[in-house]
Amino acid sequence: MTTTRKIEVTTEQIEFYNENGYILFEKLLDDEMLARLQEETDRIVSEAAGLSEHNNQYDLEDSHTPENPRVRRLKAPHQHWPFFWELAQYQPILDVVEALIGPNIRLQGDKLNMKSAEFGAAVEWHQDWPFYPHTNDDLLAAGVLLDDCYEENGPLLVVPGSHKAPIYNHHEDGYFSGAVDPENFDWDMGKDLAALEGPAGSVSFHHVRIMHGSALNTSDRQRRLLLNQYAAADAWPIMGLGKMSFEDYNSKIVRGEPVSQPRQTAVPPYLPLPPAPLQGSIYENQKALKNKFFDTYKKN
Ligand SMILES: O=C(O)CCC(=O)C(=O)O
Repeated sequence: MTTTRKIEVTTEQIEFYNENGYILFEKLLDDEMLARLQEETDRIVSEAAGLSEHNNQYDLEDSHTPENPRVRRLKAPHQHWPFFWELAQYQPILDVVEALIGPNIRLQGDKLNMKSAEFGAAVEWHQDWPFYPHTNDDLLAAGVLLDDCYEENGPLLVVPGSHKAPIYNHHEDGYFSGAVDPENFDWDMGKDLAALEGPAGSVSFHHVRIMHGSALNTSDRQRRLLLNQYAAADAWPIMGLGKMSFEDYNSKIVRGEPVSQPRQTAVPPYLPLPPAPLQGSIYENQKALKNKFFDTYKKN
């Protein structure tokens, strides 16, 4: 890692995050790192040509064809492409994460959502917590903007303060749907929103319980967002380690030390079970939702 830049996070910034559940740091990535991220992403996306279906690296738009490739997401990029593991350990991002969730930090997961110009898919309202409940909620997602991102190209939208609200129902017809029926909201989604906008290289941080989503991108500019999910090392995943060994699990520590005992706090339980009928990504999971907010969304 080349940068030794240390980010000093102020008390006001920490209080803003604790109060609102999100914060954005403009241009947190240095120019060299941003250029490498953009080049590596372009290279990886170009390799999706010829694919006819989703696999463990690529999630494809419904309109994808092998001749006209349309990638919706790179799945768990740090597992497949070393650059993303390097970026997950980028010190300026970890300086902010440490200020928000403490010194011992594990990469819980990652994904790169493409939201291409003209057709990039919406993500319906959800909280991340029901996807990966832990013994405490010191988890957040760092969202790295690969492109300038403003109202027209589908910024991540959040409901400020909703990380303090209950966990909403993310099931439909008895199965996990990974989304909330807009009928159930307590907020005016025309007004009570913040858009995480900024120039390329900016990084947002959102709490694992904040309500968030994003609209279809109908503009002529793409909006690519790398989401690195970080957990306090003492937050233990309720759903277990999956296929990971304990050693693999601890190898995801990106700063500080692994912790041998979990910390349990009074967090609301939620299980993403029985699993969504369509698996593979949040886009597939959310197809079960009948009442989709972003089908008719227009910014006021
Ligand atoms: O890409 C987006 O705008 C939203 C992403 C998101 O919330 C997710 O993938 O969980």
